Amino acid sequence: MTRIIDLRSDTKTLPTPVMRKAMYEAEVGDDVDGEDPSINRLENLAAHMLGKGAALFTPSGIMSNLLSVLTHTRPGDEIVLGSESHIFWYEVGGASALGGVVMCTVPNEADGTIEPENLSLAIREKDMDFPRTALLCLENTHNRCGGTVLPVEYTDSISALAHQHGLKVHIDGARIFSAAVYLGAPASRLSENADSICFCLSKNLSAPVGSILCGSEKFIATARKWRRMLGGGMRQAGILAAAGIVALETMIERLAEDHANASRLAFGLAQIPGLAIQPEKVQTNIVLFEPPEGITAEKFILELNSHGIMLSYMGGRKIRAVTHRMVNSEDIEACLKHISRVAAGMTGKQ
Ligand code: TLP
Repeated sequence: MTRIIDLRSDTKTLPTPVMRKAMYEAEVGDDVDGEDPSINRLENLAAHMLGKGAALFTPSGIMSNLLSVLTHTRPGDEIVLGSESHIFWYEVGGASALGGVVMCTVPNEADGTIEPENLSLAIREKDMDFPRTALLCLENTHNRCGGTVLPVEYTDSISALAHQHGLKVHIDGARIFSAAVYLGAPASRLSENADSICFCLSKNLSAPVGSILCGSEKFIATARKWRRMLGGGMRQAGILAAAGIVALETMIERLAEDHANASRLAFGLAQIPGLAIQPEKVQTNIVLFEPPEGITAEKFILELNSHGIMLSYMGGRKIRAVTHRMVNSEDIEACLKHISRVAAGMTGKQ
């Protein structure tokens, strides 16, 4: 039987045996009343690791981002975010639909940053007719820009600019520990000058469910109320938090392996005639590339599916491969062989 190599997303990772054991043995209580010891432990650990006063366990990255928007803004406010950001592309417009905010997108540069001049231009002056610009959202690592890492100095300076104009700063750090491993810096340093940050347990850290939103105690107390309103109070969810604790304690250092596999994949793809890729741009576990000319990304992905290679379509000609714990270096070699054969076969048939 063909082995399936699933590079669609690191969300496909399954919980480890150690996580399952921790889940089985987890001490639980009613978290809506703050009585779940496992959730309390996870939230304290996360707040400490991200250098914030408090943290909140949520069902998903999307809910964490939404809670942050709801907490930092009022309906009618404007938020500034990158044109390629996850909040803008993939969160069902929740910030506008449920938070009532206008989303003002500014171009994301290829490295996932936003030019300070573009931020300055987007911030509204005080005027009777204008909405209030209330929040800047950054993304680190940047998904649609190919897993790029925001340099610490950049995050510091763009946050300072936002703060000078009275904006709050939120980081969608779904994969913040990949950024930390890449930079060799503690995650807390990457969020030091932001008002809030969220990260996912269920992606490259391999836990089954959950995300954490971190910020000041006051911010988290309000976000906790919003989570309740959205129906995100999860009662005995310590069963899930237990896996999250294992994720934070044991799954971060190994992310370097995923980054090495992504780089191996990218440099291998660069050897395949016709594929468009800049392998030196790959920093973490996301690889973006384009199929040979004359072949659509959708068709190329479909053909690879029949060889057991699963990739995701990112629009236009962009194809995404994400490395993770369940894909090893042999899988990467196998994957390169299949892609090479399929590319040759499909271009030969043109
Ligand atoms: N991203 C998923 C898909 O939604 C595209 C993926 O496969 O990469 N922020 C960022 C930067 C993300 O990449 C994601 C998930 C989220 C937030 C949302 O997390 P979930 O799906 O757990 O709510």
